[in-house]
Amino acid sequence: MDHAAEAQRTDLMTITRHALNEQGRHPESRGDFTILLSHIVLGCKFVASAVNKAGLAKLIGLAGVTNVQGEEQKKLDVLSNEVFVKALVSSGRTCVLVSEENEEAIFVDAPLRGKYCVCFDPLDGSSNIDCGVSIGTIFGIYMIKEKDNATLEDVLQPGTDMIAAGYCMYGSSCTLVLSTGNGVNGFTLDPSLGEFILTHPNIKIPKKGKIYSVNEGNAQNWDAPTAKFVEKCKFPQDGTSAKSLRYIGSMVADVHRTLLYGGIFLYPADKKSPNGKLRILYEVFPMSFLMEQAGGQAFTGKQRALELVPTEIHQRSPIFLGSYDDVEEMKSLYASESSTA
Ligand code: AFP
Repeated sequence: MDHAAEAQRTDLMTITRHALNEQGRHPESRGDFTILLSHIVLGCKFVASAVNKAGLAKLIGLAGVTNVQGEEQKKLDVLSNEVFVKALVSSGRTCVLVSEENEEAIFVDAPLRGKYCVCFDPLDGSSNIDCGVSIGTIFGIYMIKEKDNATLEDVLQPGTDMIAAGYCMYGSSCTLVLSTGNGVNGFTLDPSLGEFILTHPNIKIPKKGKIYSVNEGNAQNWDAPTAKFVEKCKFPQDGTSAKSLRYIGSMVADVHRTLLYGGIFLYPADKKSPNGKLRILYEVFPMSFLMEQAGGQAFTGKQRALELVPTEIHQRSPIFLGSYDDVEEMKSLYASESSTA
């Protein structure tokens, strides 16, 4: 018997244990982040369970149809949002919340106020639910400046001020990927234990990838650098092989694959959407933070994505993120365009 392997297999690193270990690196910490994280994890477990049942929706009456009691059931994205907002508020550790589902930011009442601001998309890619494609929750966490005087400015900070970010992917398995600014770790939900277990320690994105990921249906409206980059992916002139195209249309799933296999994910600006589609606070920033922490890059077409300073909570930005060398190539195409303009 291989005792070392056996010991490792039975020594389960849960996400809470991992957060407590990380906490040990900050002697001043009082465990607030670990408590906040456990409430986010609770939200993710709820959504994972609801998404698993979504295929039964027509049978048992979930998502927008009337159930046996004659009550109108809530859509999964609305339900997920309610669960996350309630979990975050009741943690007693949050102050300002920004959700994709709420037009306005939520300011937590004084008695329950804590020092963190959380920007999140409770169920990103929700148009994919009905066909069983992977979807996810995305979150980015900031520290409040003055707890007694919370303002929108507390969430309109550059991404470089984020203290943690992550996503949970509801797919063939449920995986939570997290960074607290000290690398990236992936945890997989063991349904029999109801616990997220560390399965992907210290994720590093390959320096260069063989995959590009973009909605090519928008190609007629792209700018020249994006069009040129994709052309080079398909018809490389330097003797390398053409890249493969993979596009799910669900950011969490596309970014998760990019993180693990390498390559580049693009949601560029185009003539119809000059700011792209994806939202800065709860799509662009958290994913850019994770990419950088894993050794990759994230670029908007003009600057390092994390250095953007948003002025509105639901603001959008173009984004190119992934393997270091692939994003570097994209950056040089934009640089040569602006030098010839
Ligand atoms: P939905 O939540 O409407 O499905 O949008 C998903 C998303 O915000 C993001 O997860 C995808 O990367 C992106 O939109 C896909 O957009 P396109 O359908 O325009 O390619």
